[in-house]
Amino acid sequence: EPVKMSVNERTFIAVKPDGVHRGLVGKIIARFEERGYKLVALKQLTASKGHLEVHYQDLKEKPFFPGLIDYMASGPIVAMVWQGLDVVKQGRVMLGATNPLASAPGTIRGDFAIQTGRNICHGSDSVDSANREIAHWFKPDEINDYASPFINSWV
Ligand code: 3AN
Repeated sequence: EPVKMSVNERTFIAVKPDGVHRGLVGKIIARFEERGYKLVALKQLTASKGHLEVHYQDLKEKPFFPGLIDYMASGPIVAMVWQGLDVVKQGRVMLGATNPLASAPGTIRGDFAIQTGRNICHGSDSVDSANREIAHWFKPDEINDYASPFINSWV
């Protein structure tokens, strides 16, 4: 079977301030590593409101937008780029539904979150969003692909 084009797809995943505060960074990273994805960028930062307003530009008319920006700016975020087959869609599945009441057990939100406004992680919702978000959060030289003996080389 020919290698699919999406094998080196990339997505932007972030552990939000509540996830960092609760010490869930390692668990979230482990899930992506164990699933078979490659970590190609990682940093912890406290984002400015201006930076977050651009990140969430599609939500600026929502009533929860000001609270969302305050929450996201309230402490450090762990920003990551993960790479691998269908990682955008698969990342969304692994995060679980936005509202934890709808997120299945076994997903990150379904296992660790109970509140929509404190749902501990972010994942790009499309390849176009992923490209925009990755460029917004990372400089090109902060993203480092590398040959992994474990990834894309299964028998
Ligand atoms: P997702 O993060 O699953 O892509 P979006 O893009 O609809 O969901 O919403 C972005 C973020 O906005 C959510 N992760 C959540 O933190 C917040 N949010 C979404 N809907 C609500 C809501 N009804 N009340 C409060 N916060 C919300």
